[in-house]
Amino acid sequence: MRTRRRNQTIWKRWAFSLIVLTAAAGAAWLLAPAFWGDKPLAAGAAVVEIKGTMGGFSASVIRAKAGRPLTVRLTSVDTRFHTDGGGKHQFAIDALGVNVIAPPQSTREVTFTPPAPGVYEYYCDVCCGGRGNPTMAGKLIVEA
Ligand SMILES: [Cu+2]
Repeated sequence: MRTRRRNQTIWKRWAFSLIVLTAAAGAAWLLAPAFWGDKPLAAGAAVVEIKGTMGGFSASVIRAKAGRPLTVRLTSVDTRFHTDGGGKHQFAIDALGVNVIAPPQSTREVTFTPPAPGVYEYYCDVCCGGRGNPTMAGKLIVEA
């Protein structure tokens, strides 16, 4: 009888440890990207997803608020076998010093804060005719 009770106690401790460990692992899994993601999101940043393909950007207009951080997540859908640009795409805004290049079939992000209302041109210059290609360009419209 005594042994059985002792076994039950050990089993309960074991189950409790397992639950605690599972909870800790779950919390770590949820929090990890904030600590060692390539770039944690700026607090309150608006996020825009944009895809680059040989057909152009998935969005030709992006809207943002002046003074509010904006994260642009650029995904290149193309493979590295593209002879023109090697499957990379770029998102650049000269006036704001923004420049990010997504490798083939990958996503890269950049966070910046548009300082003032206005219309800023973004473009990709690593593929498909470069800046001369009207489909690899768009407008960032920044509102007050
Ligand atoms: Cu491109």
